[in-house]
Amino acid sequence: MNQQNKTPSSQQVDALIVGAGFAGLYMLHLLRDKLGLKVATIESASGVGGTWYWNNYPGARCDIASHHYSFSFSKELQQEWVWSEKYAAQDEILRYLEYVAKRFDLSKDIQFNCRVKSAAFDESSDRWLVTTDRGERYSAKYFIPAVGTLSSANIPVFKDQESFQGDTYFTGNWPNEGVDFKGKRVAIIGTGATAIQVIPEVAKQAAHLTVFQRTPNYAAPLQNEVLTEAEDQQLKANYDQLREASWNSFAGVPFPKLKGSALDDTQEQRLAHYEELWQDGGFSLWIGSYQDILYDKAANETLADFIRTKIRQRVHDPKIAEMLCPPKGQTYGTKRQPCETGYFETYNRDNVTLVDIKRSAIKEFTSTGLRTSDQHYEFDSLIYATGYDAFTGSLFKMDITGRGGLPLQSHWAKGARTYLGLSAAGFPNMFTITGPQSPSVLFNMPLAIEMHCEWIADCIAYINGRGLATIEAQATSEDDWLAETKQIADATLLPEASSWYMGANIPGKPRVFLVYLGGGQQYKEIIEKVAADDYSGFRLS
Ligand code: N01
Repeated sequence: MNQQNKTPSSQQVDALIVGAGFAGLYMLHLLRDKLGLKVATIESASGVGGTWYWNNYPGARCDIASHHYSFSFSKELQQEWVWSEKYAAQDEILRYLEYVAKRFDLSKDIQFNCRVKSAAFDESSDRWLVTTDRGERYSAKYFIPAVGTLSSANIPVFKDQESFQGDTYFTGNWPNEGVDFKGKRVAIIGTGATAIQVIPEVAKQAAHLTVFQRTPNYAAPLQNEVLTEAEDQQLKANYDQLREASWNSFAGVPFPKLKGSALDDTQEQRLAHYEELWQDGGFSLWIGSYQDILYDKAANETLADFIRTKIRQRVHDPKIAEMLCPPKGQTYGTKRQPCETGYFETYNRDNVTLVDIKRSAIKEFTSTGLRTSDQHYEFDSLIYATGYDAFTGSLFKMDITGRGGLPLQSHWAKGARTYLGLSAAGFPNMFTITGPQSPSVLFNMPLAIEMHCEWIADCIAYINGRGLATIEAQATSEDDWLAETKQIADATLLPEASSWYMGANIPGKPRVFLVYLGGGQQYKEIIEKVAADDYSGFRLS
């Protein structure tokens, strides 16, 4: 290994990982314990958990079933951990990750309460020079951001926002000690997947809750349930089959098998099929209904209409029900389908007001609330559930520069571009775990992370084993992968939606489809073939 370094005070490590969520923890385990490398991990929080550390807002819960949303790499770990609910709440997942960190003795190599300030590739030494907000410097051969796809807050800007004198919260950075809303007038901006979890819980506590909705959502019930120990044991008895089915699936969870075209069934058959999936809960309706739901507008509308009917049945006031129904033309499932528990019934409560800010926009904030074009709303506390600058936000915050001092922001000025979601041209030895243009968020995240971490560890073993200095995506490979990702996405209805998959939720962010939609199974075959072909599409030196 090249130990040259222009900054003698730097700590020399083989790899520097940023983040200690699912991705950072497993990457650290593989590189340190399987490859025997010297690894430093930097984490801004005071503990492990990543997204499950920060998102401890009321109602936070995973919408992938617990036995799937967990690591598969250790059979012992799989058997030891007991899940208490079909869909685990945030605190249980956080406890699980703390247990993982303890079991594999990971925390001793994680520096908590510390942020990466900059990461620059030094061409003279072929090493990454990384600085932190604590003034430390690292020199690392490999730089591995494991910063999550949804970790950089999107807080919209409003006129006189700072004049509001009450308490302000962002769901993705919730106070560790929790918040007591008892007796408070609370407002929330946003009605995405997060807000749909928060709203029913806050409504139960607050004196009054005002929901500012810009776009209604097609949410479907989660159908969570408590798991008995016997049920947990039964699932674990079949873990091998369960995992194999997941790896061989489109989304990393074996959802119900899709039927053919929605338009080939009669209305009666369709409704029966939708009802069954609705009762099944979670993403069954989204991922498991008909093959053309996300491809054909007429097929899509049949399911959109099914959900509108459900909303109208559940919301007593017809006017409020209509406000909550996404209008015709707003396609179903092209934004991620939120999963809900009692969300629509929340609007039957006397202490909840729904405000349509598409019709009457937010004009300005005041010291006691905010004013829309219609009226002034007063509240004591405000919750932003306004989403994230997905994929790129957290990477850009680290001031990453590649060959020739090129900032990652400049390389991605027209939108994020990678080869396989793992590597960007001009940024040698940098690997993005679940990066842009990988299946990431449309595959069961812990398995998507395992897939990437194992590929990266194998790649590093290959490079080190051959005494090579660098591996780097070729610019043409990046072009081709971007084109392939786009082509697959363009065949679907997804790019038309103003979703964070497209970067469309952030004003000014270039619109590029950020997820590989060919399915995790197909993607895995592609990256494995690239590795088997001596890392075809990469330049090795
Ligand atoms: O964020 P979002 P999220 N003025 O971007 C509104 C994951 N997740 O945090 O739709 C007014 O989806 C915005 O309105 P509009 C999951 O992958 C997982 O809810 O842009 N409103 C929308 O209503 C999910 O997809 C779990 O018109 C503004 C909301 O804010 C992802 O996180 C649970 C606004 C943002 O919705 C993000 O979900 C929860 C403005 N200027 C979330 N700007 C699990 O269970 C934005 N909004 C694992």
